[in-house]
Amino acid sequence: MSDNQPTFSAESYFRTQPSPPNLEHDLTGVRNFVSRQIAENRKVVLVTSGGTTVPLEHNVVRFLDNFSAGTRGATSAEYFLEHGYAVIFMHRQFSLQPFSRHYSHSTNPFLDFLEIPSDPKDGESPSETIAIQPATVPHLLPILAKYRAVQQSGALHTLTFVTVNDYLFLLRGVSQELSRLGRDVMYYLAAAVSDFFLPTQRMSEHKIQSGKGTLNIEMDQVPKILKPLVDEWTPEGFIVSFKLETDPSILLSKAEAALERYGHQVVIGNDLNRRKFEVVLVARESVLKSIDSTNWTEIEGETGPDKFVQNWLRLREGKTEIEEDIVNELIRYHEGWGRMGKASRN
Ligand code: PAZ
Repeated sequence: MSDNQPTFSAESYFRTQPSPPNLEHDLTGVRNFVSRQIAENRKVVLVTSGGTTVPLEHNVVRFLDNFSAGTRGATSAEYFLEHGYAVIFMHRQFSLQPFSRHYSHSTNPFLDFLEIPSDPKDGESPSETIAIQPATVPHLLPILAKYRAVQQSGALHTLTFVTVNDYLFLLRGVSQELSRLGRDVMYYLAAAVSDFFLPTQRMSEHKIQSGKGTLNIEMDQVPKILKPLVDEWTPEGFIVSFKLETDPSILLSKAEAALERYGHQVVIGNDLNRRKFEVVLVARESVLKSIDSTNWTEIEGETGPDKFVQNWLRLREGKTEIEEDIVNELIRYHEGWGRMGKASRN
């Protein structure tokens, strides 16, 4: 995300831009889900995943998109579920989802693993069953078992967004619902959210015509939504944001700047080309007070009473998903966050 001052504040954004038509329905679903999780005594994590679009027309033909397949979010959601968290998975429509991600149409098309048991002979009716290739079973069975268990437990709730506007309204509404959980909620904001948008008042009604030569569109900056999230909507939540950069030399300074500006708990920095096997967690030293933080080191040049510290995670030998370690680490910090809350109340 860029760091200049936005022209829209969060308040003026929500006052002037239209709320998505399904918002109330979606928030009712979240409210009910949260009530069930409170009754079941589960912690909840909101995982955001996938990229947002910025439509250029009301009758949208063209739009600006953000890079993200949804791998980080979908993979992490599975690990949170494994640790007993309830997950609200708020993702870009058609991006990867927990469990089904293992059979994505582009990398592992599901139809390729199916078999028609025997070809019907002339005059016979076609087979009424479908078989799965035996070699696929050892891979699919544990995924299917986990998927079924999660469905039965009611621990996963899915929401979709497409545009950056959908995303912003949903994040505000969902976080206000989740604030009921106090410190028992974590935000894992892995979605790739546009920094720019075209206000609805300046959007062309119909498809932009090409007859006029070059196309100049001036976009406004998306308001810095983390600020009201931290200060107003969910003040006790444990908030983890992601920072994607393509220049590794600015990753740490951008992560620190985000923590400084918004005052949340952890920023996870990742470089575009190394994100699948290396990330850096950046936090204030005080957030780690009640956990074992031996993996954390000071960031060079840091002074002052509440220093920023870093923890580099690298994919371990024999492992395939760095999200396993990211989620393990965050759950420890979230537990510490809960203990700190209790200590401050006593
Ligand atoms: O979805 P994906 O696995 O392809 O990519 C994940 C990611 C790089 C979008 C995510 O880790 C991230 O950094 N999200 C925040 C992006 C940003 O700086 O806005």
